[in-house]
Amino acid sequence: MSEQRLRIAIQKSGRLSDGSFDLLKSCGLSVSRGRDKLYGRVQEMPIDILLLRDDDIPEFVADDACDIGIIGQNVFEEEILNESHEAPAEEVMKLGFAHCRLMLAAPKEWCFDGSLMLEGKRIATSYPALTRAWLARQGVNAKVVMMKGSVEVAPRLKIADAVCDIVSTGATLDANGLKPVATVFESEAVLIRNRQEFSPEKQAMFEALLKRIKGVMTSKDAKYVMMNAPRSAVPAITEFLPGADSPTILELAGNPEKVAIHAVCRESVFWDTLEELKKLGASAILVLPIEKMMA
Ligand code: PRT
Ligand code: ZN
Repeated sequence: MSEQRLRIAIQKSGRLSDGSFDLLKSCGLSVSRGRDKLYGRVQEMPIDILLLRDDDIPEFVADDACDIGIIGQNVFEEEILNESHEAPAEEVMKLGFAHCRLMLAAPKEWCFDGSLMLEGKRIATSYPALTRAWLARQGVNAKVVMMKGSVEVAPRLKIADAVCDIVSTGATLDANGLKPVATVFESEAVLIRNRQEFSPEKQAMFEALLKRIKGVMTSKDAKYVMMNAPRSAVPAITEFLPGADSPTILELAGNPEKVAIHAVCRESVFWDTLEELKKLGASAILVLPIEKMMA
């Protein structure tokens, strides 16, 4: 691999990999995977992709084997609390996918009335550092039992009294007779980078990529909204449009009292939004998706 190529670590397969590949694709980058499938090349920019187990990504980035990486915040924070790298990686930005929560969960029959109920109990988890930090903040003394996987079966096997595990829909907890009782950490995928200074070429590439990622993130929920309205309704409509900058107002041919309003709405536009716009006097409302956006 050339020194000047930007090296990105992403999860080989798992809950982060589709989102990571989709993000690169939305940035206009197509990855051709090597035959061993551990290494891929981006065709459009001098970028190399390393495909790893998610747990290895923070260390690869911190140790300069990769320049940047995409990882669950839960894994990254656990690594930060656990390890003392000389130059640990740093979080650059949240990426808006792989949302989940690290949650304390207890058997359904418990009448949970606060964290003090955990005093002296055994809690099974794959995230001992995050769990201990939360217990310390709560002022609770509990024993943390480290488990690499299948944490949710620990209470049934009498290995622990409660668990602290990643929850998305809650179905896994439910199927194992457990209920979530407290949120320990809210997580989503994040972009991390090595703390060392990049070469000017690499820095330029990193900044170009960041710009594209930010463009993808802002255009995700953004819509281009067009409508006609009486000129007198413009102030009320402008104020109402969700997350819009100043809209473009165009006079309609042959009708000086009516205008066309065009705006980029950065927040979600729902059916309720359209109904409200109609009440304010808008007609012929069109909502269009935005494919790309750059500030
Ligand atoms: O093989 P590799 O080591 O790379 O992957 P992995 O198996 O360690 O991780 P993976 O792919 O399962 O998860 C990667 C990351 O996705 C996690 O670190 C989280 O940041 C994020 N994520 C999002 C999740 C979930 N949602 C999730 N639901 N990680 C795990 N789960 C598991 C959870 O552990 C539990 O077993 O799903 C189950 C709960 O799901 P629900 O929907 O039943 O609540
Ligand atoms: Zn893993």
